[in-house]
Amino acid sequence: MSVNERYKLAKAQYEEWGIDVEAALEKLKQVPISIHCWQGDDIGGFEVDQQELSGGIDVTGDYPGKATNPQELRSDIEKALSLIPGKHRISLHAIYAETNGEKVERNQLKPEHFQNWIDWAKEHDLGLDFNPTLFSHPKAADGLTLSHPDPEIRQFWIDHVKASRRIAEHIGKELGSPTLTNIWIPDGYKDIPADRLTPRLRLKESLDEILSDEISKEYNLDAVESKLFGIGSEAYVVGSHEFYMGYAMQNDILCLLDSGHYHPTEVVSNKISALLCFNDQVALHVSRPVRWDSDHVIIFDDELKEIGLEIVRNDALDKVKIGLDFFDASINRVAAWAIGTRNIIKSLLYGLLMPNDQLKEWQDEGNYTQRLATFEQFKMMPFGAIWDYYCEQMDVPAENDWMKEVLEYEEKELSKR
Ligand code: RNT
Ligand code: ZN
Repeated sequence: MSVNERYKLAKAQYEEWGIDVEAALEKLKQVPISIHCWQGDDIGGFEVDQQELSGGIDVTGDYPGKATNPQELRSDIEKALSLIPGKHRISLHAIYAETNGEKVERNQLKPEHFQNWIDWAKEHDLGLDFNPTLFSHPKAADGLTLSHPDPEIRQFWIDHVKASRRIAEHIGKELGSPTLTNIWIPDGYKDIPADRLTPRLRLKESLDEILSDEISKEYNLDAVESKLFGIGSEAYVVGSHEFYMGYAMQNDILCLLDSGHYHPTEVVSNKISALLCFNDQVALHVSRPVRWDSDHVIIFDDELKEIGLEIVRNDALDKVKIGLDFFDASINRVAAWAIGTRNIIKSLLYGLLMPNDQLKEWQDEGNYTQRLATFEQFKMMPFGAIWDYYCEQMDVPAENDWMKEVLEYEEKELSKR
């Protein structure tokens, strides 16, 4: 049976529930996902004196074909994008600057160092997002940056984030869509601290100084990303969830929730609505923690479906800035992007193809039996037929077809590196 025939049958089944499938697909087309560039080169970046990855995060595996320069990385992203339906954004880190072989300190970075990315984004009709890089650097070697007790080191990192926001502003102007600048720092302690408050006050002061540079929200939006622990910061992280949630609310910036940054039984899907009561925008790093913050490629699992559902049923498709953050070097990196990004889009489609109003009504009526039964019933609906049709409509391969393109690319390009 053709994709079209399967689609027609499936559509009729959803229509029995009053679900407008065409309208759902139209909505889905409008949602950009911010795809992280760093899956392609294991968060290496292009600094002249490239440092080993630090900051308590780790990429494991040595699958051949990692991108070793900007051209390779961009062409790998292009390949991945050809397998992902919709128009999206690429999230950069400051270490992806291109400085023509010249050493430029991070506090000296300028928009011109990202001109190639901007030109490329224009050419491919992509938005860009930005992340200052406060790790993999000698001045972050002891695991402290914006909360460092040494004012000079702190100032260096403040200046780096300030430089990053100016770059983001420039990108936002050039591309006509605001750049999301996400601040994540590794700061914390391996063992029980003697003082938890002072480092947090220092971080607060650093952030205040950073944000004192006024930048229009038309060009740049700021986000802060919290964390529970990292490798080497098991006992204490300065930028904890409560810290940043308070900071974001007080300063009207975005709180970024990374789905790998909470206790293992805590879920980000349950936090989105809580934040939306206080701030009209929330940002996400969708990742998959396996026993710890391991940053596995996201799969179409229950939590991912729940995230998609929450965004859709709270009418928050334009309020939640969906970004990805996983890095697996043990599999083909282009496939990693394709699998993960296709999956987050599937989760939104899954949410759009639910009888959400009916379910809410049952909830208010106290009809929890019908609510539970319907959730279960929808797991058996012909979702895959709608997804395949959507992919073909968007000129990308259906579920059965995308992997062979990756294999071809691997043979032609990746295996030659
Ligand atoms: C680390 C944070 C952070 C990084 C990226 C590379 O735990 O999740 O977002 O993964 O900035
Ligand atoms: Zn993250």
